Amino acid sequence: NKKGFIFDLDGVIVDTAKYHYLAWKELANELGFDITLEQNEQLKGVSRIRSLEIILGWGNVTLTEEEFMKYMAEKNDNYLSHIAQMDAGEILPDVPKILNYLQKKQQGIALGSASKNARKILQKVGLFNVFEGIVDGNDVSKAKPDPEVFLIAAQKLNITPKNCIVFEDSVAGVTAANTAEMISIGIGSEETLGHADFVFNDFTEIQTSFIEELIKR
Ligand code: B16
Ligand code: MG
Repeated sequence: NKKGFIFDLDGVIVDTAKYHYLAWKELANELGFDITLEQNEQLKGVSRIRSLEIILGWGNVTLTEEEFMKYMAEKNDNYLSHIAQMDAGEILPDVPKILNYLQKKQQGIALGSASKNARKILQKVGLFNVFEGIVDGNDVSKAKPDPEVFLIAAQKLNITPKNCIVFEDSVAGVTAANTAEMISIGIGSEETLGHADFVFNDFTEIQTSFIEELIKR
């Protein structure tokens, strides 16, 4: 009985969401306004281009195309400086417990991330080889909430979408998983991710018996 377990990266496997926030906040400050943590929720899982468009809308700022590209590159450089020092210590609690269990049970394990930096981050934290399939921001043409990223991940695992389970921390990502007709597991608050099939605050709340149930389903 092989199911496909698809993991988002930022905010699920590692807490890079905080580095994205810091980098965007700095950019907004440079443009003369600020971003709240609540606003940041709306940026989770959202592509780099779309994130900047949304942020500029909040600040009521219009940029030329050239400036837009410049700020996007600047944000990424800033973000890369934050992730430069990442190592296995940044893997979120009990994520290895679940990954090990899935490997032991010979389940399909894939990554479905919007980030163009995903492969680099997996290398840095030493998880690159755990994933049978990796789909990231370089592989998709339509961003979450479009289900494309997860559908390609299912294809890479050679498992039908209905037999896939997605772990996501973003509103857009849970919607994408639901649209793909996969089981969605929200990692975060019930308040933000109430549209997921299941919600846990983090992986410490997920028992291997729950994973076992998903495999048998
Ligand atoms: P990058 P995920 C997403 O990753 C982040 O949640 C989102 O905040 C970020 O803007 C997006 O990746 C693009 O990232 O600038 O590195 O290409 O949560 O889908 O793993
Ligand atoms: Mg995420």
